[in-house]
Amino acid sequence: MKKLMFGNEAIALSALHAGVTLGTGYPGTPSTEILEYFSEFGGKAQWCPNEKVALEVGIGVAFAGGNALVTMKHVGLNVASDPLFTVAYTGVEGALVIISADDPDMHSSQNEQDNRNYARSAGVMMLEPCDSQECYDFFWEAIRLSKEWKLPVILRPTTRVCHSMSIVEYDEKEYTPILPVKYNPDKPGRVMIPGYARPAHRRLREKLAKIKKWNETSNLNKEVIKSGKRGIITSGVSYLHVLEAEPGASVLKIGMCYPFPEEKVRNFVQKHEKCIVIEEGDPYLVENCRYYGIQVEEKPEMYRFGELNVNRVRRILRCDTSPEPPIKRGRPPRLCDGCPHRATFTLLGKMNCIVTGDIGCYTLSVLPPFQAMDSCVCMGASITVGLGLRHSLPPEEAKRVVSVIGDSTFIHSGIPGIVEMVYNPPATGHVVIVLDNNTTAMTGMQEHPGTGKKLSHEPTNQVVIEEVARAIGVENIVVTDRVSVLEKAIEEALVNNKTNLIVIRKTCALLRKKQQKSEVTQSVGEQSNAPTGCN
Ligand SMILES: Cc1ncc(C[n+]2csc(CCOP(=O)(O)OP(=O)(O)O)c2C)c(N)n1
Repeated sequence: MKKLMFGNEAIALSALHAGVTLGTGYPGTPSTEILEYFSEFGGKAQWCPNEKVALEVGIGVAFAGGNALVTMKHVGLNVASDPLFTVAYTGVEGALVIISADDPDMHSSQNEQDNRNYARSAGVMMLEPCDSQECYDFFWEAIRLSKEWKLPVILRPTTRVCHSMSIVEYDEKEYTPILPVKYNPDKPGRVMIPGYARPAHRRLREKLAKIKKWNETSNLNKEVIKSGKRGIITSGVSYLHVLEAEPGASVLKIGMCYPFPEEKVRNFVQKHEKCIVIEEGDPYLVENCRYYGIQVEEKPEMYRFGELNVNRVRRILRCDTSPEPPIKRGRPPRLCDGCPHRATFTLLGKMNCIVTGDIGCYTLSVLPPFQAMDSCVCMGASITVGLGLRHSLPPEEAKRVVSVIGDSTFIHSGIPGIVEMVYNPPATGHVVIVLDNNTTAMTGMQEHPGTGKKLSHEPTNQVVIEEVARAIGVENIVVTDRVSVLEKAIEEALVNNKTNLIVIRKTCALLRKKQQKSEVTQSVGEQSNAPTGCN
């Protein structure tokens, strides 16, 4: 079969064909569509409250002998890093493949961290696909490697790979059915008390040494020798830029970047007068070469920032460090007309509040005309950073501090902040506003536990935000869909020295539109279930 596919679509199809028992994840650009496609293709997929939970559920699947797919964006791996480091020790019974979709140039992210560094520090195998075909093939290979070594594997596509289309060839006949699983206990292997964790760490390093040896000759790394003059070492999508920028060059493309195929790289370098590493982001391949004493040239520091493209690769190859032409960007994003978040930020501006914000559509309130957000660090940080300000500012200033957080983000990592607020209340109390638009709007309107619907939009149990806050012990809770009530509630909360939670519940304007459209299409007997992926 031959089909034009997005990278994310190819990963999902490969997961289906490789017999993935369960796909878990939390939305995040550029990874979101993987689970949506997987579900559309007939796979069993579910959104989890956050990435740590998604990975831990995946670990359970793989402990049971199943095949687990766990998806997230690069910063999601920060949230999931606690189980990541230890599942490397425990290993798995079935297969565990974690997708870390990285976002160089921060098209839709708060940082451009390079998660190849996680592979090295956690001791987890990592594969880097360059196009949709490799997304399909490498996912399959990741499942195979995970099963063979009984270890987790990270697949790291980047934005361009996830969201570009290219041809994928696959053989539907090689389908692996989802196999029945059975629990095989292994207490010393899975209960990481120090006495069991010490030998587990040694076991991991022994396996990694063997995998490194295997990777020296694995066909995941491709070598094309054309001239003995200058060789180029590259990985991921940079490989495609290199092919276009210098078609006549000798190239070594690293497909498995951890464990690092040291001898393969050394041999390649020895065949050339000099070698340069072309890689996006951090100098990960360069640092590995240096560590093993392999002489290579690296890109100038200015190319560490943002994505590479054919022009930038040409510039690197001719050592051009002159200022680059500014990148043409499209219309800057802004809150939609009719967005229910607008009224809240108009009020907060009017009341001269210090607003500790969070990540979601509402982060755009930092831009004109609102300019009503004062901080945004990472998901969940609105409540806790706000508490820190309240603890340290003089009382009159402290009373101006308000934390705003979206409904999906509240469930993702806001709840521990509410616990902190109740446990260590500042002298002036605190005010948390939940902007509940009944969806994860930022990443394309995914369901979450607060919507009471599953990934497939079928109904399930609902986690009710105000009930969670009440159970934790928040003193004053107001839930409204009316701006006049919201205004009064904020005014009172700013002076009552209590712990306050105000939920403004108004459905996202785009979701309302989509729901109305789907009611119409359903009434004429059509289906409209394509992933939205807007952000
Ligand atoms: C750790 C982490 N995971 C995922 C994301 C991607 N992301 C940013 S905000 C967000 C949720 C937004 O939903 P919500 O809080 O309901 O706000 P809305 O966009 O609906 O206003 C997601 C999934 C991220 N930035 N960081």
